Amino acid sequence: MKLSGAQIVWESLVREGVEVVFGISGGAVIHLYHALPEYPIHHVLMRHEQAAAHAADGYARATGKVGVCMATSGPGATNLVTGLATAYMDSSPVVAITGQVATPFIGKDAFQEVDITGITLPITKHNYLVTEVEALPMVIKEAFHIARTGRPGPVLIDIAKDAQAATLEYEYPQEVNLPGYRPTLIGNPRQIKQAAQLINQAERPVIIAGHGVTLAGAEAELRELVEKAHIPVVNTLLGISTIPETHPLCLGMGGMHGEAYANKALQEADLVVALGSRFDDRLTGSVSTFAPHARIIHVDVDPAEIGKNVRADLPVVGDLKNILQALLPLVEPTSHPDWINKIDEWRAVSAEHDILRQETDDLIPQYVVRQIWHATKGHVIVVSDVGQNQMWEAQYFLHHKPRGLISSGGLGTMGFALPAAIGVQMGKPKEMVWVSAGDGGFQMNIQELATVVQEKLPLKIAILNNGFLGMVRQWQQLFFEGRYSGTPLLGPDFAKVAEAYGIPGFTVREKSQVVPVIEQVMAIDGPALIDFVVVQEENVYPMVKPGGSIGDMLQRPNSKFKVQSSKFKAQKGGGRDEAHDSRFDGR
Ligand SMILES: Cc1ncc(C[n+]2csc(CCOP(=O)(O)OP(=O)(O)O)c2C)c(N)n1
Repeated sequence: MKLSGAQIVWESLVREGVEVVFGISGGAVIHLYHALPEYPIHHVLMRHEQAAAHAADGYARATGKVGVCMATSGPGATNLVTGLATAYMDSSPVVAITGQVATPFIGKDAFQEVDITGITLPITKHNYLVTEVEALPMVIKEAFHIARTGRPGPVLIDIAKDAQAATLEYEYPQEVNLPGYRPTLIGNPRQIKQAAQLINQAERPVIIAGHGVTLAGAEAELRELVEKAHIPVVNTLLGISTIPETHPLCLGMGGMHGEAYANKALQEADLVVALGSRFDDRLTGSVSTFAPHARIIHVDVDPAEIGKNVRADLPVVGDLKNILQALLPLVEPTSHPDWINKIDEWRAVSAEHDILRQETDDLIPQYVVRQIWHATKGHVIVVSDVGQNQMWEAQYFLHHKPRGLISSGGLGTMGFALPAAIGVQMGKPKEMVWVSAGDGGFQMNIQELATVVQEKLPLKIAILNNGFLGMVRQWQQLFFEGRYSGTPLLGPDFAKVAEAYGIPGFTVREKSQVVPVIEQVMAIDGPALIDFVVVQEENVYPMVKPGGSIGDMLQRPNSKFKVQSSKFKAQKGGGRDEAHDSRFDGR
């Protein structure tokens, strides 16, 4: 059949199984939008292209399928950049399609011309500029293949306007032939055997379970290994939810704001088995002091990760699910009672959750997160933003189902949560999806409330509103002489903003209101937003000092709980709106 380039794009997307695309139109994609109604693909009109990329990313993380976003040339394409970098850092399979000015205008500084393949070269797994319609079918086939195989990642296809308009006798290729791209999927049997030997000999083993476990769909194999060889698990931020956090052998998150006992376990271990983790500096702290007594097995699909940050005594490259399936029969059933008892002792004296046991009437953010967990019984997907709110969510919400926490880990992109949650809800329409964000990050993509309404998405939104760019303020308090430069934050009345978009909005200032309002919001058949006006200068503890060892964590200063009262005096135009926060009294 003879199709235009624009039709070829949609027809090929349908054949790749795409059901939803997140985007914004414009002159250079007008042919594509013109052809769209002929195809069974739902287009979600976002309010910003950055949000379109995050939505495609969120869709991909929640479903495991490729997420697709679309933007016009020039500013449309450059607006995708943050979203693509976010997806790249977290290995999320996204295909971004952009329009480019017509071929004769390329290189002429034409209206809305930008070299988006040049710009996105370092933040995409691969990218293409298509100037001839003949290339389109194979490029699309390859793009999806590259995005979803091996270590997943974003791929960008930039299509010149004339290639969209030209026609071609269409045939979709059955397979790709990329000699330079053949990811290793099967692990080396000799290394797998050695890994089993090390595991069988270990006395104090610890597994680090990272995002790669989710990407490989290896949650069941992970759990089998953990239980068969009786190995405690430390999660990376994106590894959270690969094993239920209520599992007795799950130690929760490690690293900068991880549990002190999880970090101590890593520091005392004689064997660390890293599964699909890239040893990010937020996990390892100072590399020279990381896991000093341990031999390290590093399993990853990407050979470039081996030895990048941390030495690997035994690398195994390949698909994690395959490797664990090959490894499991070689692992002897065993237990490590002394080791586990020791960790449990550390766990018992750990102060990390003491804050919830303390009597206080103050509205503290940790309490809010824990109450959302209680109310939802954890049966929800949480999409968290970046900053203190992200760490509290990781610490106080106990995830127990795979893909239950979606967050920007590698890039740490403020403004991620709301648009990503739109993608998550589109991909998982039957699940309850909660957004958890700070007042700073939420304002970075607040316009997407309109998309929520237009798409009738029943998102539940919790803002932990502390009137600061809280995580930066915490660093200023602890390491920069308490000088709050550029961090006091004036926000709008978020409940009123929600109402303006047609979303029920609630403001919670008292601890006693937290549970009733969460329950009220869960009963609403549609979206709702809660602005939790929490104490302003609460800190995330424990904390590894930047550049320090993970064995040496800052604890909450007084073992007796004390809310950090605000010494901050409102500057004109700074801090929370005094009119809407009667407790902002400059204490
Ligand atoms: C797009 C972007 N800009 C800046 C930063 C740096 N940064 C990290 S955390 C943070 C503060 C976040 O404040 P808020 O969203 O209110 O959350 P809180 O830390 O108070 O929970 C900032 C500015 C970032 N991560 N992302």
